[in-house]
Amino acid sequence: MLDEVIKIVENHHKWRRKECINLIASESVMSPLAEKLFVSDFEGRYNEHTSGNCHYKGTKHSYEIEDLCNNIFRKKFNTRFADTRPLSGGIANLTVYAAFTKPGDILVSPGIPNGAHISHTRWGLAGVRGLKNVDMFFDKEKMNIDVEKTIEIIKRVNPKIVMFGASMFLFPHPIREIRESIDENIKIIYDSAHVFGLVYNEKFQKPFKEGADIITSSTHKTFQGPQGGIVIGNNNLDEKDWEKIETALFPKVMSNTHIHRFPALSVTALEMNEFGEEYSKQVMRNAKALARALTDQGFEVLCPDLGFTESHQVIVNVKEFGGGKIVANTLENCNIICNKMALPTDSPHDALKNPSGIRLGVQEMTRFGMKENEMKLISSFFRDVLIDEKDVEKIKEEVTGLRKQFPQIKFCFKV
Ligand code: DSN
Repeated sequence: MLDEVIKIVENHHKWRRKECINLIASESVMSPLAEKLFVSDFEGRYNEHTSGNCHYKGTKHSYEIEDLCNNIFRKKFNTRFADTRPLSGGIANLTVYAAFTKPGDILVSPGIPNGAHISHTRWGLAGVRGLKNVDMFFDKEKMNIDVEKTIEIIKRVNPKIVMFGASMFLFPHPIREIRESIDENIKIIYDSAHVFGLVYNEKFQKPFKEGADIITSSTHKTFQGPQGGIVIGNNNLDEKDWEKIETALFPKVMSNTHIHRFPALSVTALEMNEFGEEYSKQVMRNAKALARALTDQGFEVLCPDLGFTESHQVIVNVKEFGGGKIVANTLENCNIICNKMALPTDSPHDALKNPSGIRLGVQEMTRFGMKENEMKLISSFFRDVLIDEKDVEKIKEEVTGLRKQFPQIKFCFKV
């Protein structure tokens, strides 16, 4: 059995880290230094606390690293309020729900058919809090929120929270336009999980300047740190509101702090401070390049008239090739990893069973140094396998060959 455990890890690592072109938009890899510091004695320790009020001894260095980590984000977002304790983006969202709502309250969010995250809905953590979600009005052509109609919805249902951000996220959401027209007591939360690496580098959009009260996020997608979450408050947030978040986080939503994440998260943030400008620009260039190249190869990439995308994501309608489920399977057989994606135009049945789309994210391959030229090569693999139906084993060999030319993780400190 022991051999099996070790073998499974080795097999997975070799396949996903060295042989596959990973285009899952919600994943990435840490830098070697972050990965090295991820495993330490911090891993097995406890540090439950409310502010500096600790419940355990032996925690002096745990506090040091947690403070240091929070301070990097406070400085970057020019705010007094940042807490890196949430264990995931979903837990960060639950914390905000616990702080500002009670069961039965209403939350307005983009809606599952339009790419919202499950935690923004009654089927996920919003439902665990007993919230009712009402969908924003979505413009399917522009793949974005319709401002006027969404303002009407918000005025009609009078929510406690308006939630921006999504899992299918091509273009900046209209925070400013909606903030200006709704009751100032409604909290605006921006779930930046997918685009956090871009937002951190002041790309894509600036949620606080545009009127968000709180940013929630995961820390392992375009922001390429350890798996985890974060909640950040706008500097002009009321101290009392921040206290509500802190007490919601502990003791309500979490007990122990997973201290071992903080060194790796700090390193990732410091690397972003150093290399993030170049990294995020290349991510956005690569996404556009992949979208353009796939279009040139004959695929229906969404939003050509809008430049396809402003984020790391590219959405392709693959209904004519059997739908997202079949296409993602076929691509996986060639070592290209991506996921199926329901499109706003799908019927509820198709959305559930076999959605029309696939979602591609370029952040991880950008991390390994791929640029516009490699995006063209990737698009030619898509053509080979899906349009020309060439031999899968041969394409897989070519995919692996390309992947092996990019073994080094970039945009990071040397170990
Ligand atoms: N469900 C994840 C995604 O892939 O978008 C986000 O948590």
